[in-house]
Amino acid sequence: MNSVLVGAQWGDEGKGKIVDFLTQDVDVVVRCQGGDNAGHTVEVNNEKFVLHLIPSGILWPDKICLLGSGMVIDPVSLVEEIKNIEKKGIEIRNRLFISETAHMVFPYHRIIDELLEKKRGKSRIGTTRKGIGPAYADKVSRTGLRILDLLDRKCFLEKLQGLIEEKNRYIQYLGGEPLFWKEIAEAYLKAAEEISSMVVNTAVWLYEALSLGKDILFESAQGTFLDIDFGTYPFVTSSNTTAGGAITGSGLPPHKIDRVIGCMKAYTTRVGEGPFPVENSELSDMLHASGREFGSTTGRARRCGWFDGVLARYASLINGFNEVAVTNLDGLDSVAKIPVCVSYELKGKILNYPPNSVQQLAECTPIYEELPGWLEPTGGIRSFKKLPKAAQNYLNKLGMLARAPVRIVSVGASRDQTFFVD
Ligand code: 2SA
Ligand code: MG
Repeated sequence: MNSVLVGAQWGDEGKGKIVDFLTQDVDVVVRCQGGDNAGHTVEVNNEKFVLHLIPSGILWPDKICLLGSGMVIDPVSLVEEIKNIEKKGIEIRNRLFISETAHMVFPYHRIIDELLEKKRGKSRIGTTRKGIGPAYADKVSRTGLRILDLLDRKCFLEKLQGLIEEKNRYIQYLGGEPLFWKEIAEAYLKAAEEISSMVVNTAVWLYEALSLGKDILFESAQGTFLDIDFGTYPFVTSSNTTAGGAITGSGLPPHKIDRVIGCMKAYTTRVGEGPFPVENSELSDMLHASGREFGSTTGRARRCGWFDGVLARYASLINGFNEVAVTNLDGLDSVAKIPVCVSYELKGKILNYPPNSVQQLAECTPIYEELPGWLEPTGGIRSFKKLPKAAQNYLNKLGMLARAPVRIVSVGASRDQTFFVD
């Protein structure tokens, strides 16, 4: 069975934890888009792992992880991440493969990301400053360098020197300091030595794995409403975070996908700028006070709001959820009455789907239904049947809004706090 796991909201739905949980039943986990703007936190045996580029499937021995062609990868930060995981005693060599056609992120991408955000002033996007947008812009304008370029030293040096001269002019125009190409070249070539044995044609690799009957899990990074085409543009990331991104970012033929799983929090969060109809400062304060909802890449406090059924409905329509995973249910343990947004009102009209214009989205008023809370800790519960009735009802409501049954529930950060609904 080949599955795609997609974020149904604005990222940080707990996909890393769900991937980790589902990896038990698959052979291979593939990342298809994004770069180290993603941040997945997984807790195994009281040890916390924060992953940015590598799928959380790597935390299981014998499972294989692929970084697909749709990703943008900084090889230096990849090597750092590999070493950090190895330091914790996890063997990675022979278990991690990197697409030769994935594009590379360079320091100039990060600097340009930062300078463009500054220039945008009040209308900034709130990016992670990881250079993701500028790296994808280079890919699309056909001036990017791919992982395979790194493997041909002479050619790489020539291309990089020319590119950096050009980028320096742009950086200076934006008010930044020019970069020295040699230092960058050295660092990247050093990283190349570490990863060259892992670089493959991942489309061919996948084809062969499928021919052998391997089960594959495709892990999307960020979430549906950060998708470059379907998200709250321009407050989005620069890749396709929806189910289609798993295809274009890996070389998997579409008919090989057996199921799409939507991952959503029991409430909603967003980091970065952009409209957020269900945002609620009391809920934000409560969650932050209990140490929840800080970005795992940037440490930023995430904005929080009630569950948004309008978004869930639309995410399901785009991705075609066969089932959903609900995380962070325990975050609502102490809320007596839980509002759930079921539609929006915009200028007297009721909307079941979010408007594409961010100006209009900002003007939408959520229409809430209030569900009774369960007012007891759920962190120790390991089955749907043992959940308080009110929590079961709440989950069923979310499933109805997302037009797919809730099949996985997570009630805490640690690996054993996730279970299937049977
Ligand atoms: P970018 O850096 O160009 O992709 O930023 C564009 C928008 O996409 C949002 N974005 C994210 N939203 C949630 N989580 C993400 N990953 C990290 C995490 C974020 C962090 O897992 O916590 O640590 O702050 C992620 N990556 C990108 C971003 O906020 C912009 O709105
Ligand atoms: Mg995250």
